Amino acid sequence: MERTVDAVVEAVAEAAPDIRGGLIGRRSYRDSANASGERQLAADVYADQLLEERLGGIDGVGEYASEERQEIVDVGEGLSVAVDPLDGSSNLKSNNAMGTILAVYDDDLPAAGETLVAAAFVLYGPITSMTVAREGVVTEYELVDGEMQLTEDAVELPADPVVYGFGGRVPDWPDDFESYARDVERELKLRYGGAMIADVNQALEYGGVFAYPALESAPNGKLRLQFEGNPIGYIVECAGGASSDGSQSLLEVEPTGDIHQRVPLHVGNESLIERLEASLD
Ligand code: P6P
Repeated sequence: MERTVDAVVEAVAEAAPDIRGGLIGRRSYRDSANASGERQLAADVYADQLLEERLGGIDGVGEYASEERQEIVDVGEGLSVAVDPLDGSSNLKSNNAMGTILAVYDDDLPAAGETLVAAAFVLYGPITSMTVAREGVVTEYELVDGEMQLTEDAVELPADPVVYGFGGRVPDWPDDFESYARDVERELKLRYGGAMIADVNQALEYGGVFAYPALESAPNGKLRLQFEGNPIGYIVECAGGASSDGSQSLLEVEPTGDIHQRVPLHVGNESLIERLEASLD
């Protein structure tokens, strides 16, 4: 299994320069929508096809699933990989940060977060970086031509939180979340850029909280359990933080059978997540 996880992580690192390089000329929306009904950029489809090629061919990978496609793809026997090929792709038109999210499950999809054996994200910022969580440890790399160059070998959330970022529209927040948000706003600095990976990385770097909560209009929130909630929850918990769907760790959320199941997502310093859960009725 270790060798397969190594191969999957390295394949995503090697794909990163191709994904980043392929953004130019792919900033237009296609006529299609993804399985969550969101408009697709040409870059979304390109990144998804590239990752399926690279990951689906790895010995020891049995399933491939992506936020950009309806169905799970059977690619052999072994671990299951679930990806958000281009998280925050709507930032492409405004030339802001985006990411690629990877989840590696030791179970058939859709799988519980507790079956994760690794999770990672690539952040296409001023520098292309990669953050990998395995066996309880979070490691950060700079990617140079797809090569993983170690920059931090034990990423830990700073004890004193500094930043927050909350998604959704304020009028659409339930009253209990809004009350929590008003308290946090008085204590921390706003960092919200529209790509979860970039916003979560602010909290990982400086300490704080990111949430895309349940909304009045969308009680399960916007983000997807398999491709976003589980891997990001796993990474933040491995970095000494906490995650929650509002009442439990994201890793304990039962999959419903829908690979595109949405979940309210809150991650960050344990104290801030405890306060959140205490605030929600
Ligand atoms: P909104 C990007 O589309 C995404 O899936 C996450 O990366 C991000 O946190 C969220 O949706 C942004 O949503 O409603 O603020 O545009």
